[in-house]
Amino acid sequence: MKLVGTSCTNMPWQAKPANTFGPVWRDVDNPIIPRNPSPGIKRIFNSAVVPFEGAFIGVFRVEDATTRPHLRVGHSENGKDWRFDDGPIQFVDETGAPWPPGYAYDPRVVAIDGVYYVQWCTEFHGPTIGLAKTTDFKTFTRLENAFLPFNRNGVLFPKTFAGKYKMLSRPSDNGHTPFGDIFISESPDLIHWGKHRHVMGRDTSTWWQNTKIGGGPAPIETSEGWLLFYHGVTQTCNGFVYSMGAALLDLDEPSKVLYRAKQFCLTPETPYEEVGFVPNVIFPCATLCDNETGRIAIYYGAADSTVALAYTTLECIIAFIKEHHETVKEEHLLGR
Ligand code: BMA
Repeated sequence: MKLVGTSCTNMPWQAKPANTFGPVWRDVDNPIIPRNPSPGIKRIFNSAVVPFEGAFIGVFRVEDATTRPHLRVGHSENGKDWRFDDGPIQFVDETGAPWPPGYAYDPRVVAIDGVYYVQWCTEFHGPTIGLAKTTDFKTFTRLENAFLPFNRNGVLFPKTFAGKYKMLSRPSDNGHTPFGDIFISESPDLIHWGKHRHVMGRDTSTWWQNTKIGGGPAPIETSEGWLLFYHGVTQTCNGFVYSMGAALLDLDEPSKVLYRAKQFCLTPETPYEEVGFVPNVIFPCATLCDNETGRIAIYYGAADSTVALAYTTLECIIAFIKEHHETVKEEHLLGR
């Protein structure tokens, strides 16, 4: 069993505590980024981290006192202690002219052939998937928005398939979306998207993911398939509850689900996950992986207020997914 990526020996890591059950365990210093980490930042959560030049860099979802979300670059030597740029990313178009998103949230960052692509939920007559590329995390050049409104949770795969890019997304509505499945689309140029396929839907035989699901961090290439962490949502009399699930997608045709665990692998249980601007939210957006040790660190937003870290290993999460795999009962099985 192998992680296909590169080594990342300096990534954050904590061994599984003896008294912990389940396939994923939390960092004891959580939340690693508090609610007000620097002046002007009122909330910071649902953010993306990648290794960069021997250290770590991230694109963070930040809300200032206007509460309109924007994206901001953060820097860290160890992946846990972060300092943030003073203001939002100043996106430009391909001519270099400013192209500010009306709002921007829930970023993912993926490196493909040395270029870092940012996917986020952008304003385009309602939410849809914005795309930008950078090589230095200083100049961010926007590409065409990938999809029509309304769409969220755009997640690119970290490699091309016979020259085609592939991206997961979750068609939605303009509000808090009480439905939603994960779809996949492909593109030869990151501009024209098509060949849309259904990947997986909410699962009505379980309750934690019976309302909607959405892709999380960029899928991780492993010898067992693409490892996908995602969020699964249920409704309670006090609102939505966001947990984290895990699945394995086919390496060559990732619209095919090989295994999907019926149990959540992390659900809101700690004070920083259960209490915050939006209670009961675990929203994973990024991972760091070390192919030598099989270690995986998962960055997630906690209660729409802070950034937290959790850990697993390749062996541990694959065993969990396979052990708890059963055919799920999806509501929408029409079409492909
Ligand atoms: C979703 C997004 C996320 C957020 C979640 C829970 O619709 O807005 O940014 O974490 O709701 O509030």
